[in-house]
Amino acid sequence: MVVRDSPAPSSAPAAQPAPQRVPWWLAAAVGVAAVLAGIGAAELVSSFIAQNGSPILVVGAAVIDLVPAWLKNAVISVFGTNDKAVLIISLSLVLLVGAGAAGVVEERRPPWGRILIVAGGALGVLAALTRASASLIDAVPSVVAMVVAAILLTVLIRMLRSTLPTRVAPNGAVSRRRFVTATGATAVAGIIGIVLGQAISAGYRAAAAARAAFHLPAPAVPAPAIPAGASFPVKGLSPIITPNADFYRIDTALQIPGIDPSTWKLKITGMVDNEVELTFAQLLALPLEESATTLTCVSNEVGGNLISNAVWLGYPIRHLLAQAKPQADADMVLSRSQDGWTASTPLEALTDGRNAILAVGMNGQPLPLEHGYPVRMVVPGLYGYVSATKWVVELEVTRFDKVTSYWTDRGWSERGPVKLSSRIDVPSGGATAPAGDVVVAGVAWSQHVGVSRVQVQVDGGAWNDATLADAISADTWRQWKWVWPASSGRHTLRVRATDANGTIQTSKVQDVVPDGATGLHEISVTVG
Ligand SMILES: Nc1nc2c(c(=O)[nH]1)N[C@H]1C(S)=C(S)[C@@H](COP(=O)(O)O)O[C@H]1N2
Ligand SMILES: [Mo]
Repeated sequence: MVVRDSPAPSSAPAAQPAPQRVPWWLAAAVGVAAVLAGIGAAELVSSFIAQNGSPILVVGAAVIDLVPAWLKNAVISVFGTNDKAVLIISLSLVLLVGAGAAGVVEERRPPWGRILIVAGGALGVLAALTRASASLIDAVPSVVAMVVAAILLTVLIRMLRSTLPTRVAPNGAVSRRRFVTATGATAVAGIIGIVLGQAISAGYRAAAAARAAFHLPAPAVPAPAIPAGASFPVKGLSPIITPNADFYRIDTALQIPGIDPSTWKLKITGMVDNEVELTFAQLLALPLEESATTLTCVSNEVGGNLISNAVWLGYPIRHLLAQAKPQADADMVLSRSQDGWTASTPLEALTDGRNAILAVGMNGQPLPLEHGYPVRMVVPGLYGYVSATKWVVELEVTRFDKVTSYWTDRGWSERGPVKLSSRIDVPSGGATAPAGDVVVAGVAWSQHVGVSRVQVQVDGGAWNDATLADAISADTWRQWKWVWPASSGRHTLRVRATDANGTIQTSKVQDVVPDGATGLHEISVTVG
C-alpha cells in the first residue's frame, strides 16, 4: 500500500484571509467585564434580600477565617488598620486575574471559561453558607453572580469571535466597535451595580456593626425562671423558647432598615399633654424588665408556623404613656417604624398592666436586625400587625375613627386579638408510625388569657385529654402531649384547646382574612 500526501486542492479560494486569532487580551477583557457584571448583579440582589450574602464580603470573611495566624499578623504589622483594605484589594486582584483567565480559556477551549466561573461561584456559595448563622438565602447572590457572569461570558466571547474576518464577511460579522461597546457597557454596568449595592447596604452594615458592639444591660426585673416542667422532651416538638435564628419573620421591609442607635429616638406625639422624646441611651438607663411573650401573625393558617416564643427585655410602654398623659378621648396608639410602616394598637392594651414593652433584647441578645433592632414593640395578646412594630420610632396617641394603619388599610380587621388555637407538631402530617403507643404532641396558645386544657381526637371519636406542660405565663404558648394507643391503618388526628375562661376552640373554619384563622388542626397518620 502506498501512502501519499493528499492532493492539493485544485481550486483554492482566492480571497480567503489568513485565519486570525483573537488577541488574548480582548478575551481577557471579556472575562473581566462578565465577572464585574455578575458581581454587580449579586451586590444589588444582596443589598435587597441577603445583606449577609454579598459575595465580596462572604469570601473576604472566609479568607480572614482561613489564613494562618502568622500571615494575618504579618499583614497587620505591615499594613496596620488598613488590613481589611489590603484583603479586599488582594481579593479583587485575584478575582480580576481569574476573570481574565476565564475569558481567555473560554475563547480558546470552551466551555472551560464557564466552568471556571461556576467554580468561583461555588466558592462564594460555600463561603456564604459556612458563615455563622448563615441561611440558605445568603447563597443566592453568589448564584446570581455565577449565572450572570457565565451567560455574559458566553455571549461576549461569541461576539468577539464574530469580529474576525471570514470569507462571507471580510470585516467580521460584528464590528469591532459594537463588540467594544458591549463589553465596555457590561463592565460599567457591573461597576455601577457594585457601587450601588454597597451604598444601599451601608446603613444595614453600620447597624450590624453597632449591634455587634452593643451589650445588653442586665434586667432590673429578670424573667422568672422557665419552669422545668414547661418542656416535654419529645423529638420534633417546638422548643418552648424559639431560638432567634428560627423565630418566624414577617414584615414589608424590602430592605431591613439600618438604624444608627446613637441617633435613634422614640417620640410620643398626638393627643397627649406632654410630648415625650427618648434616646436609646435613655431607654437603656431605665429599669428594664424581662418577660416571655409568644408572637403570632394574623396570617398564620391553622397548623401554621407563623408563631414563635421569646424572652424579651424591654421597658413597659405604660410608664412612658403615663409620662405623656394621653387625653381622655384618645383610644388608639399608632406606632410608626423607621420605614413608615404603621400599626394601630388599642390604647388600653398598652396601659392595662400587661407586659406591653419597647423591647431591646430577645433571648439574651440585642434584637436581631430583622426583628427590629434597635427597638420594637411586643404586646401580649394581639397579632403582630396591630402591635409588634419593629424599628419603632414614634407612638402617636390618637383615635381609631381618625386614622388607620398599614394593614387595616388593606382589608384587615381594626382589632386583632390573638385567637385561641392549637397545633400538632408530632407526628408530622402524613407520617407513618409503628402500631402501639405513639406520642402525639404540640403547642396551644391563647395569649393573655391562657390555655387550660388540650384534647386530641382520633378519627372523629371521643376527645382525649392531653397532658399539659407547665405554663410560663398566660402570655406564652403551652406544650401538650398525649400517648395514643395506635392501631394499624390510616387515621386522622385532631386537636383542640380550651382557654382559661373555659371557651373551647371552635371547629368552624375561617380564613386568615380579616382577623385570623379558626378551625382545628388535623393531620393524617398511617400506622402499620
Ligand atoms: N416595621 C414593621 N414592623 C412589623 C411589621 C412590618 O411589616 N414592619 N410586620 C408586623 C407583623 S405582621 C408581624 S406578624 C410581626 C412579626 O414580627 P417578627 O418578624 O419579629 O416575627 O411584626 C410586625 N411588625
Ligand atoms: Mo403578621
